[in-house]
This record gives sequence, C-alpha cells and structure tokens, in this order.
Amino acid sequence: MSFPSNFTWGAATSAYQIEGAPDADGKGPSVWDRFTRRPGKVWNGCTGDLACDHYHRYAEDVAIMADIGLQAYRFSLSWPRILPDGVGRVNEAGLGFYDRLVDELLAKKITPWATLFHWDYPWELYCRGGWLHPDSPKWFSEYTAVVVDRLSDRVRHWMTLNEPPCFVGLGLQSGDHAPGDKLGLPEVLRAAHHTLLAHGRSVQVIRARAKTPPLIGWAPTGDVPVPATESASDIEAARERAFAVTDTSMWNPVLWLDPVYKGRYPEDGLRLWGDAMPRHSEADLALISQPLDWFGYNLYNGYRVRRAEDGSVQRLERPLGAPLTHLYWNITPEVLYWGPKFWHERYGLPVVITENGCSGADWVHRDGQVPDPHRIDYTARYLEQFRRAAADGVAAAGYFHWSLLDNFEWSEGYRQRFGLVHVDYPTGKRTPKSSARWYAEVIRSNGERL
Ligand code: IFM
Repeated sequence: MSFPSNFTWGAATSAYQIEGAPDADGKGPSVWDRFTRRPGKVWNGCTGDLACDHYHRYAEDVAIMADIGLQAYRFSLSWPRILPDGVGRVNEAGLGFYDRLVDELLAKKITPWATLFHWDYPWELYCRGGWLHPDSPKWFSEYTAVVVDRLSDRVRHWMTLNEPPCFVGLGLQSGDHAPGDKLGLPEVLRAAHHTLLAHGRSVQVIRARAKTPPLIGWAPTGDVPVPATESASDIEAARERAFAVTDTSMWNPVLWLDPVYKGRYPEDGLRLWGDAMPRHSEADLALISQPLDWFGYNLYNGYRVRRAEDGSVQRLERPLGAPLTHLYWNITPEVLYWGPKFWHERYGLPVVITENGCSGADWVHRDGQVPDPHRIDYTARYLEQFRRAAADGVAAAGYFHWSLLDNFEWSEGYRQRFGLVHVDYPTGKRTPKSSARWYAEVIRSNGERL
C-alpha cells in the first residue's frame, strides 16, 4: 500500500534554528536574538548565532536535500532579516538570500514551501508592543506583501504562522520561550486574537498579490487525543476531546482551528475565558476565516482517552515505561491516524503534516556513520498510521519530516538532535544519518516501503 499519487514528501526547518548570521548584511534583531542572551533561558547558554550556518551553506544543504530525493522543502523566512525594524525599510540583502535559496531549490526540482513566521519576531516591533499592539496584524500583512511581491513568481506554497500555541503560550504566557513574558489571560488572549487577525490579513495579501496561483495553509500544533480502544464510545470521546477547550492554556488546538476554519471561537472556550476574551466582531471572524487550500498541522504527541462511566471523557495515565523520545515526548503513532481523520471530518480539507519527527542523542560512530534506528522506527510507525488514514478516505496530501538538519532546539539549545542529517556544530560538517537513506527509499516508493 502506498500514499496517494499526488502526495508530497518533504522536510522542514526554520530560519532562526538553522541560518545563523544574526546580524549579517543588515539583518535586524529578533526576540530570539535577545532572549538567548538572558542567563538561564537556554540550555548551556546556547544561541542561534551560528546554528547550522545555513545562511552561508544553503547550497550544500539543498544538494543534500536533492540526494535524499525531497520533493519539497519547508523553510521559514526571518522577518527581521527582510525588514530590520519589522516595518518600513526593506533590507534588499536579506531578501536576496531567500531569492538565492528559492532559485537553488528550483534548480534541483525541489518545491519551496515558505513559512512567513516561525517565532523570530522583530525586536523593534516587540518594543512597540508586539502581538499585543492592535497594529500587529497590519505589520504582519505589510511584511507578507514584501515577501510575496518578491518570491511569488517562484513560490506557490505558503504558510502564514507556525505554531501559535508556542509563540503565544510559551512566549507570552509561561515565559519559557522568547520574548519570555508571563502575561495574564486577558493580554494573552488579546495577543492570540491579533495573531489570528494577522493570519487572516496575510492570507488576503497573498491571494491578492501572488503572481502564480497560491496554495495557502498554516501550521498550528497541539496534542491529539486517541481513543483507548476502538469502541464507538471511546472514539466519540476522543473526537469530543479533540475539539474541546479544557483549560486556559494556549494548548487547546480548537482555539486556533475553529476561528480559522469555521469563523467562530469555540463556545466552551468563550465560557471559560469569560471577560478575559477581548471584544471582537463578526468582521474580525470573517477576516480570520479566509479560505485555505489545505489543512496543515505539526503533530508529534498524543494521549489516550476513554468514555468514563459517568459519560465524561477520561484522560488515561501513560502506561509505566511507555516509549519516549530523547526529549521525553510520548511516542504515540496513532495520532497520525486519528488527528487527520477528525480534522478531515470537521474541516474537510486535504491534510498536510507540516512537521513530525523525534529527537535523539545521535553521534558519529567510529566508522563515520550516524545510525539512528530510533528515528526510522518512530517515523515508520507514524507514517503507517497516516497511510491508514489515507486508506480510510482521509485526503492525505503531504508529510514534512522535522527536521532536515540537527539544529537549535529553542530553550533546549543544541542538546536535542532532530535531523535526518547530523551537524557537527564546531565544524559545520553535515553527515546524513541512516534515517536520511531510509527516508530516501520511503520517498522513492511513495511510502510503500516503510
Ligand atoms: O523545533 C521545533 C520547531 O521549531 C517547531 N515544532 C516542534 C519542533 C521540535 O520541538
């Protein structure tokens, strides 16, 4: 059994995690450039200053992608590399970098999938209020216009925002990520509403200005509940939980999904948030729910639920000793069956897994190879489930492995390795791991040989 014939196989990265060159050629600072300077915020004081030096080594990296046989590459653009102050003055040299990257990809027949924002928010705009500022959606749309004007003759696949639960939840609510704020619920919900408006405005700008017909999505994230058994009642319990707001964190996926795909905030969320929810209009919701072409989702983790005797949805404890990645994330491959199934039922769009993968403690062995059987096993198990979803009628449209390269894993610094390709940071040397060779075969067989 293989995947649909038009399925897209790719790998993903993001600008701050791989590019380095934090102030090269006129780039402005981002909140991550500043946050990594704060003692105790990132493991071992790591920064993205050098990262994979992809800014200088992009051609080598594209050649590696071509060797693996990637059909598509998902990357993000650094907003402050292009607009050093976030708005206004355009940095030609910064745009030039993405120009060259896109050309290199196309020369190797790899389709570029561009993400406009993957967390490296311009520092100057943060100082003006960041996502709390009512103009923040406009700022993002201005940036979108600059990028789309420049790249849309060659780029057709666009994503607006990557993982708002992280840059709003971890960045503004818990303070674990840049900019490191710990705001109250009213401020956090205000920022969340602005990011959704920013998404909507950005989609409008892409549609209005793109020079080739665009295919637009975005890349939210969040854990997916899986039914403890395949009984009708447990499945219904999982479906119910998948679209419920159960607490005031930013980690209830429906908070992001329903406004974008249905044009409404979830009722249970509105009840829970109460007065903390900013005033918003029907026009806001119409703007947020611009039609999208596909349903993107970064999916890693899940948890089991069952229907309890009193009718409630019960979340089950992890079985003792259940498998974990190096980052202590649950290995729950069934999320790639149930997630796509539930989303496809509710939102009706083709599903693209915009990220999935696992961290490991991979090193170069004495023979020069980097064996990573855990990553192969992890990915095969997840892909089997996605393939099962496709066989059950879900429109499975694409899969992007996170990540192409080992890279800067945010507050974890460089201690987590997510790449198909090992990076020796002091020298920059790239070594494809055994998973890269395995993934090449997966792509060649369109997912038949997992
Ligand atoms: O590295 C991150 C990425 O930036 C966003 N999604 C999850 C990955 C692994 O934590």
